[in-house]
Amino acid sequence: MQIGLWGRSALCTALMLLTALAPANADDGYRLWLRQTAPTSQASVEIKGGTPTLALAGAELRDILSAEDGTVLVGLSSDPAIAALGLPTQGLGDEGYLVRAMTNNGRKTIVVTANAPAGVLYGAFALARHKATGGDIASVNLRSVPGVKLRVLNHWDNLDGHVERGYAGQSLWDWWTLPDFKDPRYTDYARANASLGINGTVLNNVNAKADSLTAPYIAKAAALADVFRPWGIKVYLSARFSAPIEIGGLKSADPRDPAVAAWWKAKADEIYKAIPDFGGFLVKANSEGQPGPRDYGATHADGANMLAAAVKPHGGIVMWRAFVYAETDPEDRAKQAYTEFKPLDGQFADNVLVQVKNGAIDFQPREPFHPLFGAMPKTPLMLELQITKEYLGFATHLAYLAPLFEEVLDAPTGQRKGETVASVVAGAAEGHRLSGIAGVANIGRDRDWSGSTFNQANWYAFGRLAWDPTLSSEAIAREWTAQTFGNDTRVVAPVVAMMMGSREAVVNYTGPLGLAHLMGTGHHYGPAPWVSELARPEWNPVYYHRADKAGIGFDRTKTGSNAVSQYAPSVARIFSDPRKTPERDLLWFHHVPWTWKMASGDTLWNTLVTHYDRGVADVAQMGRQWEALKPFIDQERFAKQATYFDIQYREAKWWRDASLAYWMSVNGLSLPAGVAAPEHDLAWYKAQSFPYAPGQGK
Ligand code: GCV
Repeated sequence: MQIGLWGRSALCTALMLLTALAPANADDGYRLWLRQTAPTSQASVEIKGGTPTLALAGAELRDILSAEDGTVLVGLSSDPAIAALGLPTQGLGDEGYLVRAMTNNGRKTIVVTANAPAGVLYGAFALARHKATGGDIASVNLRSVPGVKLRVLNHWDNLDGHVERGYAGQSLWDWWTLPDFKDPRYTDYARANASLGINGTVLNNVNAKADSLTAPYIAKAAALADVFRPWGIKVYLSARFSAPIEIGGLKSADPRDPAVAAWWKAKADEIYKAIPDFGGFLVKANSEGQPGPRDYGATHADGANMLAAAVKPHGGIVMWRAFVYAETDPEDRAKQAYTEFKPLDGQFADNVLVQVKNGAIDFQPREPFHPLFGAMPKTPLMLELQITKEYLGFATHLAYLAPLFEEVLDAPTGQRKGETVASVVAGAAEGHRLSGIAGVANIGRDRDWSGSTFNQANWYAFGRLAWDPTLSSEAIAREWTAQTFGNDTRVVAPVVAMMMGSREAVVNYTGPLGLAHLMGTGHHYGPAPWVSELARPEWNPVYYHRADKAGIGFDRTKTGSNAVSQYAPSVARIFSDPRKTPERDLLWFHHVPWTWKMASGDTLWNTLVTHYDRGVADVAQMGRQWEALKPFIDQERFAKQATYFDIQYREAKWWRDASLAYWMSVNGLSLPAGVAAPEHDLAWYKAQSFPYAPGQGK
């Protein structure tokens, strides 16, 4: 379209007017938690050493410290100028850091140091966080070493840009314009991750296409690796197990076939030529239709070890997922990963980690910890968490996930004295060289990266917990809030309170008391506890809740599937007894009558109803708390979140109403006096369909 001279100046005037009228504090959320404004007078930052990573660390510090903060000395502990200071840098390893204010030659100096460049960068970000959360610079003294070695995002991003279970737009990776165009967002992504200590990223979906292992896609991955490298981030790829057939022209992908092993070795050599610090492969095998070693009668260990041998000469690793449930296996789905993997303990090569989801089913709003933790002491187990909210309200619901992550990390396995899931994952409990935590990313091309401001907190919390699994979810919420909305207690206290209760609210309105997997088919959006007609039993919500006229819940004790026997005896004893099982997990482990007396003395049915109501009420309360924050939050982020609370309230009510309508159709009970009836009849809820819901698998 041509715009004439007059038209252009009118357009300019209109634009200027619009800009003048826009709220001065509009904020699109792009800056995430990294929002510090440059000081008016910059500190003098001396960088000792010339690596790109040290330069980045120095630049971060210039952006946040002012002249009054003194001189800043940035560099490796081995640099003579820093070594001369005699700082306690022993034990920092490759990634730990030390940040300390001191007087050096009579000058106020802040030293940011580590044994390797990435550690210095983490130290710089730690100092930025310290400042943004109100820490004193003059007396700063920070020292931290990561508790877990591999802190990795898993992108379920397809090569066509669709993100499986993604609710923040298309994939960040524009595979089409790579490797030529390196979108500046790739750098911003790497910086955000580095600020948390995330040191790896798996670029493509675990439901992988072999194409990502072809030469053009290796070149594209290499371009991303070049952008990420100075930020301390390694690139990994999901490998499709049948790639030797699909792109290699072989007849088989049998891991015991020397031709197959040779193909993978050559492929690994090719990748390492393009990406010398390539991290390795992530594999989903023999799960949900993916190919794998079981197709040839070989074990998961055979498959993992064959790939491990291919990357080993280059220092690479294999992350082999334990998320398996066979299409032909009638065993309780919650038992299948343990049944398959536990006997393989001790058979994996030393550069393999077995990646285990936090619970035995699939990232539900609440699941008891996965029984494999603590049960495979000879194998490093990598914890897989889901940051994207497939089952907790997609992009729109506020569900701060750190309490969920913390719940699993803190769970005692009962296998060895004092052992928790966190200590197993950190490798400390079992003395492993490798350790890792993976998070299924919630990042896309949305301007605010994660679909909502509060979803950014889940990315943040994942990174912080991966670095230090002992951090409390509340402390993380506090530091995130201070950095994201400003360090004003009138904001921080209520926002933290909202965040801390938000996940439990989702549990309450979607699946209280241990109920799980009650969502709609395929898209996983909204309630559908009635679904019973799908081909495989474990695809159906009725398989999980087992509600009948007499009661509800999945009997996983000796009288049922005996999944409890997969836990250590001390834990199994608790889960076997409905009176000892925490009420939050009751229906996960037990089928109990609707009239079952809860600890409160009230019946299970009444208690269930109370939980649904509490969930909806909590969402209403969060909405009110947010309204009260209006004077303190910029208009753009405030308005978007306010709308999202409206959506969440409507959907929480929908979950509650649809669930209650269905339970009543099964148990024939009525609602306790004074409780509101569902808005519609069950038929109405069953008739809803959502063909274009985002994030579906393809
Ligand atoms: C990537 C669930 C999800 C799938 C996902 C799978 C997995 O089943 O719904 O989209 O596939 O988990 O973790 O492999």
